[in-house]
Amino acid sequence: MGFSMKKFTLVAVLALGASLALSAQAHEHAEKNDHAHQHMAQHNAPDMSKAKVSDTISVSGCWIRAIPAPAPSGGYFVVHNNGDKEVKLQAAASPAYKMVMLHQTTQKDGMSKMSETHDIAIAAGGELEFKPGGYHAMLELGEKAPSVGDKIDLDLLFDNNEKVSVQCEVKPANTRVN
Ligand SMILES: [Cu+2]
Repeated sequence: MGFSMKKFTLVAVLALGASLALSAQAHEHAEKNDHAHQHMAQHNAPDMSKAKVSDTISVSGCWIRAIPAPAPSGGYFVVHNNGDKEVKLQAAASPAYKMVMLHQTTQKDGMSKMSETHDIAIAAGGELEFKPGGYHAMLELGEKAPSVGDKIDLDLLFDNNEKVSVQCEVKPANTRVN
């Protein structure tokens, strides 16, 4: 094997390593993708047109992980309930994605698994963080692959028929949180 061939092989191995690392991150959600497609017919986007914009619930720090399409991306944020009653997050929607689901990642026997969830309670006067490894919005069937720095609108619907709209910043796939 000549020098240039060795060099080529090394580059190929490095490139493979990098793509494996990326697909390992995407894996958790990619696996869910087929499942999501099968369920699409039953998963109609929530009708938020009659919901009123909340003045007691706010959402901060929203970001979306830039996973290459067509793999779904995770959306993360903190919900603050400044009202005097518990509220439950029921649904989410975004004009940039055909389907948005609420998911919870749980650990069992060292395995990470995601399941769809509804009615996520936020106590009166409390807050709840949606973060990698926990609750998140699963953004699926994007109109286009998100680019780092893009701002994406996300609407959240609560059980008191109030809604909150936020803008989420697209961050690199390798973004870590503390
Ligand atoms: Cu998910």
